[in-house]
Parts: sequence; structure tokens; C-alpha cells
Amino acid sequence: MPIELWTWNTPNGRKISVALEEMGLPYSVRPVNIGKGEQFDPAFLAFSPNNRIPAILDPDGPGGQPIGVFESGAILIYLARKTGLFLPADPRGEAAVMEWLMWQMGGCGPMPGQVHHFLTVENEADRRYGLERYTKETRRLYGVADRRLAQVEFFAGDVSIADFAILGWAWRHERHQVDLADFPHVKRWYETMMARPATARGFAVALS
Ligand SMILES: N[C@@H](CCC(=O)N[C@@H](CS)C(=O)NCC(=O)O)C(=O)O
Repeated sequence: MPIELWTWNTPNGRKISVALEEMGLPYSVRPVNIGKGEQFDPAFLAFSPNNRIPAILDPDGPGGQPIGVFESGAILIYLARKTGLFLPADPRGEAAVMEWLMWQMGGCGPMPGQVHHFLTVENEADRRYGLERYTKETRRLYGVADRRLAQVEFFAGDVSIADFAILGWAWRHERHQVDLADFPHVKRWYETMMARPATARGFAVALS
């Protein structure tokens, strides 16, 4: 039975369709229209209590029993452990993946997400304040990524779930007003990732 991916066409949603494609796991998409409030449906809240996408239902979970998982970082770790892919077993390799996965979850997602929000604020003073604050932080994060990718091909050495997580947000770089020409190592990594056939499928699949 395929994994059910409850999602929408957003950066956090795309992380998981990319991971599922890269891992070769069969899945079906269950669109959750967050613009219409479907994230508050009791059937969704039953396994995604934070009323946010993405979440998954795996009918073949641990011990052959079904499991629901919410929070994109937790989903990526769950899928990596299920398949044994994109998360090294050795503690040093695992630590590197976790560093960059947590860096995305805590910063390079929430910060550009605030840029997306403040771009829509109508009050001029509020918009200016929010954009100045979060654009500066977003550019700082892209700078961190650029320095890292000057040293390594992918964030944790080999391709990992950290790359899938960060890519979901880098996919929206134009929306948070980042020109990748300013971050050449990020640009090289972004183009390399997007050229991967499975990753391309993860961005092409209809999620809404
Ligand atoms: N930390 C969560 C964030 C998920 C999140 O913010 N999802 C957004 C779409 S990208 C959402 O569902 N928004 C619905 C809402 O705000 O009500 C994760 O990474 O899964």
C-alpha cells in the first residue's frame, strides 16, 4: 500500500514529494487546501495536530502497523530510516545531516517564510519593517549556505535529506527576493539538485 502524502504546493510540501521520489517509495497525494481551511478538518488533525501540512500516513509502518507522521523534518528522518537512504548510519555522517536539517527547520524556512508574509502586508510602515528585518536574516542564511557549499558538494557531504529540506525553500528564492547570482555556490548546488530526475519529478507532481 502506498504512503499517503497529505500536502499542498508549498516549500514544506515539496520537501516530501522530492524525498519520496528520490527514495523510490510509492505514494499517493492527498491535497489539503490550506487556503480553504482543510488543515482544520478533524480527519487531518487526527494525525497532524499542528494543523499544518505536510503529514504522511504510512500503512506499513514499524512492526507492519500504520503510522502517521507530521512535521516535515520528522517525516524526512522517518522516511530515511525506513529506506536506509539519504541519512548515514555512522554518527559523524548523521550529525552533519542533522545539523543542516535543523538549520533549515529552525532558520532557512521560517525566515524566508516571513519575507513571503511581509510582502503581502498592506500597511507601508509594517511592510518596510518586516521586510528589512527578515530579508536581512534570509540573506545572512544564504550567505551561510554559500560558505558551506564552497567547501562541500552537498550540505552534508553526500546528497541527504538535508538537501531535500533546504531545496524546498531555495525553490522559492525568487519569491523571497534572493538572486542566486549573489550566492554562486548555492546556485551551483541548486542547479545540480534540480537536474536530478527524481528531484525534478518531486517538483512536477501535482500537489494541489
Ligand atoms: N514546521 C512545519 C511547518 C509547516 C507549515 O508551516 N506548513 C504550512 C504550509 S508551508 C501550512 O500548512 N500552513 C497552514 C496554516 O498556516 O494554517 C513543517 O516543517 O512541517
